[in-house]
Amino acid sequence: MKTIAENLIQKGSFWLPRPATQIAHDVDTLFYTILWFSVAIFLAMFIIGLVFVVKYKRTSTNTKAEKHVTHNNVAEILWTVIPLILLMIVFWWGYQDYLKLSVAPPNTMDIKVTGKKWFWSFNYPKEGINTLNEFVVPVNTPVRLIMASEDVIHSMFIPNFRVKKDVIPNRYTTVWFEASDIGIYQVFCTEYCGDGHSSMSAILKVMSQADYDRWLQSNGEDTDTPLPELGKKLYTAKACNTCHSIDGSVKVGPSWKAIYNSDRQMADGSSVKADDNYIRESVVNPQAKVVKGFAPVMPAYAGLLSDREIDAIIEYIKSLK
Ligand code: HEC
Ligand SMILES: [Cu+2]
Repeated sequence: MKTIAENLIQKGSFWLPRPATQIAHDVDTLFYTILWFSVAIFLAMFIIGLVFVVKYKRTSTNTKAEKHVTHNNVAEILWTVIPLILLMIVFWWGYQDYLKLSVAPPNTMDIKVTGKKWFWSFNYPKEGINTLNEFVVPVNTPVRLIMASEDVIHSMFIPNFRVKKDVIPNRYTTVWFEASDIGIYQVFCTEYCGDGHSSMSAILKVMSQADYDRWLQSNGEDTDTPLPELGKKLYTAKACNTCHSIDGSVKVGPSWKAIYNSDRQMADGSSVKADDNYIRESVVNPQAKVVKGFAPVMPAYAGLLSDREIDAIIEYIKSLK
C-alpha cells in the first residue's frame, strides 16, 4: 500500500504527483503535450531570433539589412492559421477530457460529503456509516462524491486523481473517480475558508474489494488501537487540533491541557467540573455549556463520533496533565 508521501512527492514527477486514476493519466498526457510543445516552440523562436539578429545586423558591409519589409501576406496567413489549428486541437482534446471528468458513469457508488469549518465528513447512505476526515473506497470502482457545504465555500481536491470541485452551501456539486491503485491519498480543501483552512485535509484510503467489505463490516471503526492512543490520533484526524491546543496555548477554543477534573467557568457564570460526562457533552452538544471567554463556534459532533471514539478522546484529555 503506497503512503501519502510516496503518492504526493516521491513517486510523482517534477511537475505533478503520481497519477492514480485513468483520467489522471489522460490529463497528464494533455498537460505534458502542451508543456513540451510550448518548450519546443519557445526554443525554436528563440534560436531563429538569435540567428536573425546576427544575420541582419546593420553594418557597413551587410547589405541584407537595408531592405525594410513592411508586409508579407504568406507569412501573416501562416502565423495566424497554424496557431489557430494548434489551439483548436488543444481545445478539442481538453474538452474531451473535461467531459470524461464531468460525466459520471451510471452505476457509481455514491458517498455524501459535507464540508464544514474545518473538516470533511463522509456519509455512506446505504450502509449508514459516517466518518470524519477519512474515507475509504474500493479499488477499480467508480465512486461519486455528492458534496455540499454547511457554511462557506470549500473545495474538494484529490491531487493524485486530478479531480477538484468547489463545495458550496445550499447546493450539491459532484465529482467522480475510479481509483486504479490501492494506497493512501491526501485530500485538500483548496478554497480559503478561514483560520483552519490549512488543516482542512482528509485522508482517502483505496482498498481491495475484500478489505473494503471488511471495513464496512466493522462499520468503519478502528477497534484495534488502545483508547488513549486512538484519542491522540482522533485529536488530529477529527480536526479538534484546528481549535484546541494541548500545550496550554489558546486557539479558537480552550486548550485541553490539564482541564480534566478542573473547574471550568461557563459564559452564564456557573462553574462545572470537567469530568467524563462534561467532556462527552462538550463534544456531542457543545452549545449546552459554553466556556467563558469563547464564542459558541464548536461544531456538534453528535452522530459523527462513535461511543468508543468519544471514550478515546476522554482518555486522551485525561492524559494531558
Ligand atoms: C471550530 C473550532 C472547534 C473544533 C473543530 C473543535 N472545538 Fe471543541 N471547542 C471549541 C470552542 C470555541 C470551545 C469553547 C466554547 C464551548 O464550550 O462551546 C470548545 C470547547 C470544547 C470542550 C470544553 C473545553 C473546556 O475548556 O471546558 C471540549 C472538551 C471540546 N471542545 C472538545 C472537542 C473535541 C473532542 C473536538 C474534536 C472532535 C473539538 N472540540 C473540536 C471549538 C472547537
Ligand atoms: Cu475549506
